[in-house]
Amino acid sequence: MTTNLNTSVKPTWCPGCWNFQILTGVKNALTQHKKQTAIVTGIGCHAKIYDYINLPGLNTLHGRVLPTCLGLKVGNPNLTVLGFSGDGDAYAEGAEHLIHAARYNSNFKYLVHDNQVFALTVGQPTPVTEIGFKDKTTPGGVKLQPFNPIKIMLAAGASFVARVFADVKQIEYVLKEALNHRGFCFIEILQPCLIFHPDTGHKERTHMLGKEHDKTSFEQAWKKAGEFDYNRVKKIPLGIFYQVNKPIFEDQFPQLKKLGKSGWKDIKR
Ligand SMILES: Cc1ncc(C[n+]2csc(CCOP(=O)(O)OP(=O)(O)O)c2C)c(N)n1
Repeated sequence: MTTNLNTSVKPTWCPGCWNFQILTGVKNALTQHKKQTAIVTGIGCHAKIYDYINLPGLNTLHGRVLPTCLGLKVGNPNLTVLGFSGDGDAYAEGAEHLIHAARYNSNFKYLVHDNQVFALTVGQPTPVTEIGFKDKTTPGGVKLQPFNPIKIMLAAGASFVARVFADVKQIEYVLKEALNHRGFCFIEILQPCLIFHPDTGHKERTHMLGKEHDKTSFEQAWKKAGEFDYNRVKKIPLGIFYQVNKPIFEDQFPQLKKLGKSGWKDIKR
């Protein structure tokens, strides 16, 4: 794999944005990863990460990260593929893909920078913004019930479901675990937006799932997923909620199984 993951592009994220921590955590995790790797991003502040990591891939359409990742895997099942979305990209424009990605269980990793707003377009609410949140488009405050992404992923059959805070060490840890998992990995990253959804106490309101948590137990994962507190009173659990081995998408198709290191490029037609 590429030895130098840095690019010469100067980041245009706001000074102090938690996205910088995500960037460093991802690079740290990839440094030891020996396989050829590609990245896919949606559209938004999160998507700028595409310019800051020296890897090939696609800065794709808004909400279309998951089908693009699947396309790359079908083209070359031996490629490591990482997808990056914002919560708008993943849960609004891309919501239908999310459910099927969990069901297909293709062997790629998906990181959602969840700042609870459409940040690049100046802070409109997304499907995970809390009731009562106000911005210029919603001066009366959000009225709609936000959904719980961890529960949705569990219900849709995802084989690896995790949530971390946008902290270098947490990102590095969870991505390393995900890279060792064979199947679709859903990683939600709590990443408060300093400008449009600031929340200085967010990090303190989290706790890591303890040793007593059995990540192979669907029931335990479901119970812990329900502890996300939109009212910001109780602590939010972080860590790997659920991880089980299931057949992956690529295994179901003999024509994909026989492909070598360069995927379809090796096949003479
Ligand atoms: C199909 C489509 N709809 C809307 C937009 C406008 N748009 C560009 S960035 C963006 C916000 C992205 O928000 P999110 O995915 O949460 O990422 P963030 O900026 O918060 O990282 C929107 C709505 C677009 N580019 N394409």
